[in-house]
Amino acid sequence: MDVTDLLRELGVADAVVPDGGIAVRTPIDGSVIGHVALDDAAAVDAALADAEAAFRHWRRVPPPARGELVRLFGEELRGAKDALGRLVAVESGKILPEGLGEVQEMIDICDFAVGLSRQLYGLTIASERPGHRMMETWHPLGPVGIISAFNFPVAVWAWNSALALVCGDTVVWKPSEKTPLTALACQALLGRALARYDGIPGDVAAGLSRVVIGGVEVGAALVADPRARLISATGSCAMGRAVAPVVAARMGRALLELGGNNAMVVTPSADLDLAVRAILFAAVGTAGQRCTSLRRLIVHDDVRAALVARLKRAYEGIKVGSPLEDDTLVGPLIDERAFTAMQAALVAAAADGGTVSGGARTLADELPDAWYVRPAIVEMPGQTRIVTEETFAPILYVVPYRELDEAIVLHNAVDQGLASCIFTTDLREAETFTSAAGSDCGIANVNIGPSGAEIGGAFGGEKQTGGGRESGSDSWKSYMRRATNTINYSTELPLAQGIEFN
Ligand code: UN1
Repeated sequence: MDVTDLLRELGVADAVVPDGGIAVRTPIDGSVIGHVALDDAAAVDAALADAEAAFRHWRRVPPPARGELVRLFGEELRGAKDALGRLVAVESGKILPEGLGEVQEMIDICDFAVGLSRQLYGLTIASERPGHRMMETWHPLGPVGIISAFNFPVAVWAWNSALALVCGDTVVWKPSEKTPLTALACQALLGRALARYDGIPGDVAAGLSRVVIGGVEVGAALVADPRARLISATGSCAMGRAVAPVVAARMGRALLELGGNNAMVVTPSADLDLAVRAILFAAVGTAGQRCTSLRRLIVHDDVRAALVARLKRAYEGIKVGSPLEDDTLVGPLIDERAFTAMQAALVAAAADGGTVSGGARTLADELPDAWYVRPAIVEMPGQTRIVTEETFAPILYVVPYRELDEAIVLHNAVDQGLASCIFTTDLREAETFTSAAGSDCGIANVNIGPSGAEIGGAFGGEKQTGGGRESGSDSWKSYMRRATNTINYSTELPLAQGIEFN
């Protein structure tokens, strides 16, 4: 597949080397679309040194002036939306509308961050002492290490870096080694914004954002380095379990966005038309490869047969194929490993008494090096072990329930706690699900699927999902350090707690 024009338009044609480094494949047909030079631990060291030097300058630039850079970056993204969205589709395999949506998510977070650059508010706190004022100030933290996954190759970086930059931090990014071209394109677009930004000297500009391309070795070097004051890592729970102790041992800060095993509860009062549409987008969209993908459908016995019948009909009509073709809803899995994991999960589910519909490989003759599958629905007798495991593929397990309490127990009985939802028109059920005794996830929706969150809310989840929050709301606080300031403007020195010390 020839992506030369796209790369040229995005300003990264030079980043593609004739040979060596890593071979970048498109999951669309499995072909190599380019080679990219590989970085090593020494490159991480150099990137962090630059990022730290730039930080010393950047932290003193007023936040609204930092916001101006992000505003310019948002403009670049608007201009490059089509090209970058297409490259996302080519490199990650997600369908073009979703690739474009991902770039829109970048634009949205830039807009959010620009506004935020004038709203990094601290509290003023009532002091117990006369003639004293107490307040909080938020200061830049330092270089931020960002590790991102193939499935959202550009948006997750943008959530982190747009906020980090207005917060006065610098960033060093290790993208998935499966999607280096989109990362280099983002870096080039930021470079265009920097070229139009006159707020800082050139050497500072060069250290604001760096990309390091590589695998585990590169990620490990970044995670272990105390100069990376915050490690924001998106990936599997296993990755998080490797990253968290290393960051903790050096008393760094970690923001983890790990796996999800996201469910929808469908109650007897649910609007099934809405539910079917929401299930389709959440379960088969992005070929089931979002961390927010719908994996478990917990359905009341009264509506289960009707809902499953409608879903099976809808699944039959889904076009699986090239993500660049009109009408395709399901593109390829990222690679053969993903396919093998999916097939193993289906075998395990069948062994647990599940009835599998769909799930087979397709287009194998035309595209022997690509991994297209029909999405699967698996009707389970209950929530067996395999249902509680996250398989990064379009498998939807259907689990029955009778009482809402039971549904909530099933819902929460998984290790992850990312996204969740209930379909109901009953106020009591909706409120129960979103209450303290309801869903234990970081995202709990009513009559909306679990995936496709807006950037304005805090994004992330509990338990093995890692506890981090990125993107909107007050997630910016993870990227700053808080100072409590008590100012004495009196002529006395009263001590707190009424202590006399004469
Ligand atoms: C991810 O899959 O890592 O809510 C992120 C969503 C998207 C982000 C997903 N906005 O599905």
